[in-house]
Amino acid sequence: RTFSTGNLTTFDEQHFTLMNHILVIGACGQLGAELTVQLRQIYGTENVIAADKREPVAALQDGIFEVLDVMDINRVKEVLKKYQITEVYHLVALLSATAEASPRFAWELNMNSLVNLLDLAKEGHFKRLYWPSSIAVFGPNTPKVNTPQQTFMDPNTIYGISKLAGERWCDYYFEKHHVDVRSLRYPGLIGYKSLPGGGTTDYAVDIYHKAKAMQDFSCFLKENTRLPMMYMDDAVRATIDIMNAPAEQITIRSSYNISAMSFTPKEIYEEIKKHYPDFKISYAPDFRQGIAESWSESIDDSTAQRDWGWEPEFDLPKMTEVILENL
Ligand code: AKB
Repeated sequence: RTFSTGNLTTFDEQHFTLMNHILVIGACGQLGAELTVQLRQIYGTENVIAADKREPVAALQDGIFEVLDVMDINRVKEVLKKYQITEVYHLVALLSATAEASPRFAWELNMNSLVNLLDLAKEGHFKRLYWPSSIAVFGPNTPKVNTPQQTFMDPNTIYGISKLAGERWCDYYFEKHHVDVRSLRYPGLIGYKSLPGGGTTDYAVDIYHKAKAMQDFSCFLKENTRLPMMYMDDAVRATIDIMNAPAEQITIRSSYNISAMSFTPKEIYEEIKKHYPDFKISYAPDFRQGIAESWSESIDDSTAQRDWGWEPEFDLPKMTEVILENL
């Protein structure tokens, strides 16, 4: 599908100039695909441009799509200009498990892409930036239960180190250059419409696919490893809500803790078993066990609740019911 402001009527041109024009970079990813679909529903398909290095996934084929490598800053500039972009959601990153296999590449991708976009926002190429952080910013010496917003952080994965450094860059660009950047520390995100790749929390997505396919599930984490998790609909809503919150309500410019539920592999398995009594699980922990053990078990998100009214809608039973019904 092509797009050109030149074809619009005078009224539409005026409308076009007033509207938010959104660019989602990393739109084919687990969060990107669902976020883009939701943004298109809210702002109109023509106002939300999806971009990714790969060809569009099925859910994105209805709207404008640009093949874009976020590391190619000139091409990013070109796309920002072409569509008069006002808001960017920058979702590209190598996740925790994959990043451990290529630390240098992960660092370069995760950091340089963010700093480039912060610079472009500073130079006025667009007005507001969303960038995701993660519970991976926490480390072995961070308080594990109800981890506070402000706390000791000593991440020991490359992904976590890049997210913590990214948070500091965001805060710095807000303080020094008034860049309107907003961010959330996502827990593990679980959905059924799109597939994750390379994360430590991804077992909680795979397990539903196996249950639905009537196959046994081998879990790469131990049965009692508790991690914070969130259903994708809640994550998408939180993301759009923080981007729409009045600037004066955003008191955290590094990244907000947000929380919905926490569970272990055994607990999600027991929940699925209520629907599929014959479902079987076994445990074969690998290097991801160490990553999971370095993270928090549960998160205190009272600052997000206070500042912009964050509240989750899905707990483990409700999420399980919806996923198993729709998968
Ligand atoms: C991962 O497991 O790497 C991600 C995350 C928690 O950021 N899902």
